[in-house]
Amino acid sequence: MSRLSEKLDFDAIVIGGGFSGIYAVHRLKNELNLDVRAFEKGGHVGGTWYWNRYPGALSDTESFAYRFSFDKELLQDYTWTHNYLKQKEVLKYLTHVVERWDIKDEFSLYTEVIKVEFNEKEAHWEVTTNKMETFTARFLVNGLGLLAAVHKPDLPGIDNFQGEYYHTAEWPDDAEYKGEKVGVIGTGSTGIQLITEIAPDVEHLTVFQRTPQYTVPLGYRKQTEEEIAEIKANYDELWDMVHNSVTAFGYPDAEISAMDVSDEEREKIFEDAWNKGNGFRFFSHVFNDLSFNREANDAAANFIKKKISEIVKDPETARKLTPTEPYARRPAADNGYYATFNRDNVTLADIKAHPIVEVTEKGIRTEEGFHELDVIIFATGFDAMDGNYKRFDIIGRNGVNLKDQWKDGSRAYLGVMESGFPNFFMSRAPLSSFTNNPPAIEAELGWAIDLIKHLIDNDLKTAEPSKETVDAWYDLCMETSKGTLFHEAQSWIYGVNVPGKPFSLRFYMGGMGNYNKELEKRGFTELEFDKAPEKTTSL
Ligand code: FAD
Ligand code: NA7
Repeated sequence: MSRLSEKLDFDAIVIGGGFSGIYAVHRLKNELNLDVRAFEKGGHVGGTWYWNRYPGALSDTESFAYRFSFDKELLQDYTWTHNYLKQKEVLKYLTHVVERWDIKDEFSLYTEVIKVEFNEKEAHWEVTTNKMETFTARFLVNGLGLLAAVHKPDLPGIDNFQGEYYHTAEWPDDAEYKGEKVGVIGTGSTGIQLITEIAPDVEHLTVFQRTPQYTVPLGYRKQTEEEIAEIKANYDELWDMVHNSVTAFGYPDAEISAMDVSDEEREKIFEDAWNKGNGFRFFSHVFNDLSFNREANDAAANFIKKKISEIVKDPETARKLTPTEPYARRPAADNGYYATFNRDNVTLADIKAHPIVEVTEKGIRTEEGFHELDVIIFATGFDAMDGNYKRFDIIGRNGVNLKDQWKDGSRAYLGVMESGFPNFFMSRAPLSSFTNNPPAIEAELGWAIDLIKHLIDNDLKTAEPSKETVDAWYDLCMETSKGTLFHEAQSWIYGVNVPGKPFSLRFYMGGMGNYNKELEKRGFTELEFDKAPEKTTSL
């Protein structure tokens, strides 16, 4: 690893060491031959898979589709054992690719970027780190993570708690929860994984649930060598299907509405999908209209509600676990979540009906009563999509701070660029596609890196979209979300999980295939190149 102070000027700087940062560094260094430096505040590359080390953490994208698709040799060389990857396995994969592509030395770990500013005169970015060094680069690529800015609510009295407390995305390696009285706050995808995994190992588990969740079995299982060999033999066709599908989760698109079949047939299809497993498959790939057809959505919701009443033995617990919202959050999947509430050592506290009053030295008091605890785990999610873009100053042209520009809702052209921020590229940012992430990262950053090449090849200094271009993309995203039910669920998809955050559309909802077509159709034709800086007194 090179010492930072030896060199301060680079062609490109990348922030983040997850899938996005790794992809960007590889292509910028190994394909464009640029001089690149990458900063990662964590102690290892991996991003999500470095931070989220909680028990039960796993990717619910099928193993074959939760990886980079462009390196065909890597696809053949690297393998897996089960249909889904656990946290450690994704981390191992990402560590492997960093070594394979020889980009380890480009990453400065434990290095947090605390300010970036565009210098109009030099047409470059100045990037300051927590080590108080300032670097410069013509191109700035941000892979800050869509689900990475931790959301940990400030519970009254938490500082008085005498036990340990931590967030799932800041999981300490020495966490001692086994044999203890544990409280988990939050029942999103993360809470569901964690609760199911730790329940057998703790003395008592109290689940503090604000909103009940729809979840279907994941169907985690070993894959045979023959199955994996067949996937590898057909990878080209499989990726073609992934890149052209709605969710890019590795399933062919559904062709029929849930209302096109008889009630009996529909139940049979849902039952089959329940048995096969996976929330995204259940939600998007058996029928094509659960996300926007209320009748179809109700049918799926009712199917899951019936399952809850069958699985959960205590009727009152089943009632509390039964959602009342439409089925319109990020679809969750589990390894026995609802059945976990049949265990004698698990209690469900409904904190919507009886909110948390305070944390005391010994536990949590709700309006209903007191829960004695040794450990409190926050599975309370993230300030998603734009959270990390607002946690430090990003100053574009004319001294404009991105967080001010985004105060009423964040938007980015193609989910990648914002007006007034030249040569500034984002991955998985607001208004990017609502899909499996690795294919989306390759699409977005693939476009951005091709643009960087275009600038270099054509002797152009800068590229950026105009405000009108960004707004037109936002309008298209609104079109794609018209009629969907996602805004009716109070989730991070619209930013409503974080108090004070404006309710605003965060995604292009047209699917991966259409997103890729948009990129192809537009190319770089809508961008402004070498925009003259506005006159300021300093010039
Ligand atoms: P991240 O992996 O989040 O990496 C961002 C990195 O940027 C972080 O390491 C962070 O430390 C760093 N960073 C941020 N700000 C700064 C700064 N100022 N200075 C320096 N470094 C900074 N997606 C799926 O498609 N399928 C799944 O099954 C799936 N499962 C998930 C399960 C969990 C528990 C979570 C939390 C997310 C899951 N996701 C899943 C989403 C997942 O985040 C993406 O798939 C993918 O890992 C994102 O990669 P990334 O590189 O864009 O961001
Ligand atoms: P989510 O899906 O945002 O879930 C967070 C959970 O925490 C959810 O149940 C919230 O309840 C709950 N929460 C949040 N704030 C509070 C407060 N103040 N009090 C009580 N409960 C609270 O985050 P996840 O980490 O589970 O999943 C995020 C994504 O990461 C997921 O889609 C995967 O892709 C991985 P609420 O529903 O808001 O009432």
